[in-house]
Formats: sequence, structure tokens, C-alpha cells
Amino acid sequence: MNHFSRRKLITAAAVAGGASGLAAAAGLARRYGLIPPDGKGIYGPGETLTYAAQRLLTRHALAREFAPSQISKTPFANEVDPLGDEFQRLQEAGFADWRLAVDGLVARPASFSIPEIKSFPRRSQITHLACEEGWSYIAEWIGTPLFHILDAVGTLPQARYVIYRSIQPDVWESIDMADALHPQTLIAHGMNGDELPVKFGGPLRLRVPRQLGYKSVKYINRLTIADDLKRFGKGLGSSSPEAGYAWYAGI
Ligand SMILES: Nc1nc2c(c(=O)[nH]1)N[C@H]1C(S)=C(S)[C@@H](COP(=O)(O)O)O[C@H]1N2
Ligand SMILES: [Mo]
Repeated sequence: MNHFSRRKLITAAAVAGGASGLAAAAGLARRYGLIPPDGKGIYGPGETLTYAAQRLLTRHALAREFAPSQISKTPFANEVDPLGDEFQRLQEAGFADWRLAVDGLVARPASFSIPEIKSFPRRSQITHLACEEGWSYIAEWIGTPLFHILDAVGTLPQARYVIYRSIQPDVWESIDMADALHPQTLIAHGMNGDELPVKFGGPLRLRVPRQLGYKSVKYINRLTIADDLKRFGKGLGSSSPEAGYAWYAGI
């Protein structure tokens, strides 16, 4: 979207405010391709408004980064369901056989080992991870920005979303290209100056600091680039809306 049409949309959305504001804003959002995958049903108009407004106003905003002295002394690892035999086998082998597969709308589908992921340009950042249930912590995350991986596989121009899956089949998410290409969106393999501990998602975690904690999926093993989310799961974009949480969880 160019600046002119963006400005027109914001102005039009402001004018539309009022009784029929939500419906009008949703209509405009649809016209500009800003409907989130869970933008139908009772919460649909609200989800659409949140997502469209964020994308129009804060697309390039950076999540706040903190000083080393602000790193939480006792970060809280949320409990996960049992990781299963395959995870245990991989862990016992020091994750030597762990792979991050990348497929979908890419010129060169690939499958990266942990050392290969670690050979990509590295970035570390100290950010806040907030769970929708109320607790949070600050930690340093070390990894490679997701855009380096997307660059290596040659994402095709029609790409609109990155779907990311974990070794837990029920936990999967997706983000749009604005977040996928965002410099703070990391494939994280380290934390607080060390390897990424298993309880915090090691060996690989997608860290999306501009969204709530549930978008930062632990134990990721597959990325799929797509132009539409309808054919994944129940078509709502990720496992979260299937459980009643918003697909877009911007903070
Ligand atoms: N694979 C996987 N990733 C996951 C979860 C999970 O259950 N499994 N929980 C999510 C939720 S709800 C939150 S709030 C954060 C918690 O991150 P933490 O364990 O580092 O505190 O991880 C997210 N990533
Ligand atoms: Mo959470």
C-alpha cells in the first residue's frame, strides 16, 4: 500500500467511527487486504479493527529493548505438554538430527540443521515476553532474524504468511510478512548468553517480540510460506484462535 492510499484509509476509518464504525472499518480493511484469518464470527470485527489499525499505524515499530541489568533473574518457563519420545531421542543425541524444514512458496525448499542455523548472521536482543495469562519476564534472545532464512530459500513474491510448527502437533502459529520480515523476529537458539534451554524452547524457538508470548512457539521444526491460511488447521491461521485466542496478538 502506498502512503496516499494508507492515509486515505486512516482518514476514512476515522470518519467511519461511530454507530456503524466497526462494519465500515471492516469493509475498508477488506478492501485493503487487512482482514486477519480469524476475522469472522462474533469477535471478528474487533480482531479486524485491531489488526488493520496496527498494520496501518505501527507496521515498522520496534519492540522495546532493555538493558542487561533488567534481565529477569528468575524467568518463568511456562509448562508444556509432554514432548514425547521423538523429542527425547533427539535431545539424547544433542539435537544433532534436529531439522528446521522450510517449504511452501519458496524457490529453494530446504532443511537446516542447528549448526547451519547458527551460521546465519546473529542478532541478540533483550525483550519482554508476556503471557496472555498475566505474567512476564525480560530475557536476552540470541538467534538469526527470520528474514535471513527467508532470503536463503528465496521467498516468492506471492508470499503473505509464514506458518511455523513445533514438535508438538497441536501448537502452531503463523504471522504475516510484516512480522516475518521484521528485524526483531528471530529464530532463537540462545538465551541469556547461553544455549536455549529446553524448558524455554530449545533447540529452536521463533521469537516474535511484538506479539504476546503464545506467538513465540518453542521447539519449531518447520516453516511453511503461504499466500493463504485457509487450508491450515481449521482455517483460522493458527492453533490459538481454535482455542479462543486472537490470531493477531500485537502488543
Ligand atoms: N511448543 C510450544 N510453544 C509454546 C507454548 C507451548 O505450550 N508449546 N506455550 C506458549 C505460551 S502460551 C507462552 S505464554 C510462551 C511461554 O514462554 P516461556 O515458557 O518462555 O515463559 O510460550 C509459548 N510457546
Ligand atoms: Mo501464554
